[in-house]
Amino acid sequence: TTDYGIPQMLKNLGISNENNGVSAGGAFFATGDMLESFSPTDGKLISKVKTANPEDYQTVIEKAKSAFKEFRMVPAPKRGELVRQFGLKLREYKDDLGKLVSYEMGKSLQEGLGEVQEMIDICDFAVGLSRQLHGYTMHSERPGHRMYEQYHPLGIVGIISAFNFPVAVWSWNTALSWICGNVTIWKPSEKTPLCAIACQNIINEVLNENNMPEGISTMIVGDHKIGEMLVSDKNVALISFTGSTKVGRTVGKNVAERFGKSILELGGNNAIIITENADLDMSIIGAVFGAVGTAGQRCTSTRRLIIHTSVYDEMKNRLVQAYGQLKIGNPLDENNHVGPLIDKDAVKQYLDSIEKCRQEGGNFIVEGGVLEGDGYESGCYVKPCIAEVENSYGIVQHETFAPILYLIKYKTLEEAIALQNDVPQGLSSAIMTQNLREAELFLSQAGSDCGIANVNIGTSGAEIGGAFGGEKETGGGRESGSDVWKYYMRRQTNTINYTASLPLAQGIKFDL
Ligand code: UN1
Repeated sequence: TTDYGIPQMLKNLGISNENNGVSAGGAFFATGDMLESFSPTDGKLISKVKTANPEDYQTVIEKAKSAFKEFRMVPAPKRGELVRQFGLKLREYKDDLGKLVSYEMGKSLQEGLGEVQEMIDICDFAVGLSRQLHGYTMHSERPGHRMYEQYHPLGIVGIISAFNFPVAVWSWNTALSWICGNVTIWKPSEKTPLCAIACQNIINEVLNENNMPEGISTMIVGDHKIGEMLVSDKNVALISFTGSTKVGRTVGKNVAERFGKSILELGGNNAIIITENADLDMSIIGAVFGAVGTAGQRCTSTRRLIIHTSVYDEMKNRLVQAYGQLKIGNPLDENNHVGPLIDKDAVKQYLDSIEKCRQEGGNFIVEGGVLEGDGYESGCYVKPCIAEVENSYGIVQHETFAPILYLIKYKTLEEAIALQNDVPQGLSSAIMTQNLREAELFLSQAGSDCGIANVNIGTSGAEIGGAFGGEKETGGGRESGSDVWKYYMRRQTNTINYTASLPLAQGIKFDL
């Protein structure tokens, strides 16, 4: 047996046996309860983290408020320079951080490294953007007047992230927030606090080396009470929340109640339509990676395959064959395709969903189940499974964060698109076809209703350059690329009169 270099990795990332889970610049502190982080890969305790008390939250918010006053006056390209240095550090720490993501969260090492690569990529993207935070100029209807618009920093951005992308989602929000002149408070998932501490250590190095104020990038490990404080605090201009639709509904309401801004990244129920004109070799790779990658715990994971009747049996047989070859085991071992679920609660939900599916009439062509024995001591390893279903089943309408794949048959593309759209969620979608008419119909306004619609690619693994997010119960938020930075700034329209008279707009006469 090997320790996969875990002790050295933890040391390199500054993780000790007992850590404080709050950081506002320099030293870490915390006065709340102790949290233990267990690895789903081997069930072992990795280390302990002291969590935040409400008083710790007050310390953090005060630091953030004062840091913002200073940081908003730093020119945007100089803020970009900080992000550039952060990206360089991430390159140095990539191997260690990727390994920690894999060990604490359970995704394969390749995917852990891929997640850190997303962090590096968003940094590069944000550095360029730091010189392009532009608005329009407009022609005024009045003589001697000029109109333009500009974007100003918002203030404090609260980032509430999920266990499944324990580092990348934070970095998308942080990199954009920084170039926009905002300061951030990060409440990571309680299931992956060590990933957060490691990131905070890296960012603290950047802040210290540049003599930047404490409080530009803060982190607070705590339970839902800390999350609720952040959500209801009018000092926090924007809440970027990634998590379940159930929690997101409350977050959205509570932020709206105080007229704050929110970005919501909630559940997905992503489908690939496999048409009679699909390249089936590609379809198999896209579908299998989409369904079993990250053990089905991405919001973009493929949950449904909507398959044309003419290729249904062939796809089904090839899927069964492909699933037979999957290696399930320690994600740090590069021979394995599928790692564990995050914890035993997730295993229970997986089993409950299988049971519900069976009760509703689902026909399992690849059986699920929990793995036991050598290497599976954590109790979190499950078998990826496949069921033939109807799209209307309650369980199929629901997002289960596990490797359960549903197969649905269709006859016409219109029918397939209707099935694809007939779920409450609207994150990611894809079509496999070599036929232009089919692809374009799928992408048209009569096509997919999702925030992401792909052709000849699976549903997961979006690049950071595009806007990431979805419609309906997915929450409507967008993160990372394109012009998403605008969500992180407040917009101001300016009209300037450089004449010696004051004509009113709309031709209104008002003589004194
Ligand atoms: C998520 O699952 O929360 O598109 C984010 C993807 C990744 C991001 C997923 N780039 O699969």
